[in-house]
Amino acid sequence: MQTMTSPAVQAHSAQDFLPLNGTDYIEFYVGNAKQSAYFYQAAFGFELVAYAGPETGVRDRASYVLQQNKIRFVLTTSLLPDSDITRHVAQHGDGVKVMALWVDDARRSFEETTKRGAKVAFEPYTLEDEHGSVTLAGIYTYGETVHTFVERSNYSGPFLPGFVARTSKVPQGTPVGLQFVDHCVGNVGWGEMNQWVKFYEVVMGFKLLITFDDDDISTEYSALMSKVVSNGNGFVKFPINEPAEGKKKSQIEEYLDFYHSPGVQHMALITHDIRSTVSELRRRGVEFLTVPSSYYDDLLDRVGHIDEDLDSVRDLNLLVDRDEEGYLLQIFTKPVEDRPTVFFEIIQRKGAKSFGKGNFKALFEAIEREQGLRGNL
Ligand code: TYF
Ligand code: FE
Repeated sequence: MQTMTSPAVQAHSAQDFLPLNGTDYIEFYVGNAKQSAYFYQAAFGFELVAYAGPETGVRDRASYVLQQNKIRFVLTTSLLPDSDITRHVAQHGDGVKVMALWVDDARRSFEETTKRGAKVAFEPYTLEDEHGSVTLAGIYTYGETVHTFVERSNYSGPFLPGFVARTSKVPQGTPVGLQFVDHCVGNVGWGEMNQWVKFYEVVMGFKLLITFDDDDISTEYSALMSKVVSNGNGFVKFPINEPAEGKKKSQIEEYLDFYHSPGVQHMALITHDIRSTVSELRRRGVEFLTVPSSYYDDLLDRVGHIDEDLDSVRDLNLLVDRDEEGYLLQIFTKPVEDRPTVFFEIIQRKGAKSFGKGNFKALFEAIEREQGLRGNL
């Protein structure tokens, strides 16, 4: 669904065995989907567009589909004392179960990836209703996380067959301007990063984009290593983190201690106007990590000219970084769960294709301050 990369890489190349159109949806398994849906509407400016549950003939779960521009979140809860969803929530807390990928041919995506070694989550099947048909298939990635392939070229309904269109009266105010998913980051276990990079290369045909070793990103305490993989057209990017040895507990280890397995750590959401988006998110009570004001003392020396005035960037506590192609502005929420697991990044790219390496030290020190407050350092 992303439309930002240059024309040179937009066409599906002939040898790409897994052409992806972008992120179709992200599904969270949660303890109370009705209340989570309220949070993402009221705080993050999403709109309720579809629903499935007892009222629509689904007996075991309830799912709320929220949308903001090209970002689609599905919040699913179990109605049963014991089910895959119930067990997922008990184990991990609220978390990301599915990163769904929009494809033109779900059966072929399934065949091409499973023949290269993907572990089957579910076999391809087709759903139909009065709006047309959708074909779905699923493979596992790290932990219990699934990539669902979604083929929806013959479908005009609000989400998937089985879902009904639904709106709500949750006050949304002005939209906050979140546009599309830039990247989704996974945390994996000690020494497991390279095998998951291999998985994306071999099984899904992704390419290694960037490597950050522990020298790049170790602070006084925690440390991590990270590699970013991208699909052929650059619409889908997955950084993979693993903990590294530091003076104290790595932030990645803290995540693993509370998620109890590898899983999705953060999703980066694009805005075209980060100052208005973050002002509005702050007004609605979304909590962000903060860096000390000294971060701004030498910011312009480090990144050069930026279009935004420094005072507004400082007031909103935005982070800025530059690469060869331009600059980016980014900010990170605190975890959106009681467990220190999943959080969001809000990012505006002004040419830069990178991930904010120049901010890692300040960012990770901010994370460590929170880790310390939680007693997990
Ligand atoms: O996605 C990235 O690479 C950046 C930086 O635990 C980052 O957002 C990397 C690791 C991490 C938090 C942020
Ligand atoms: Fe990120």
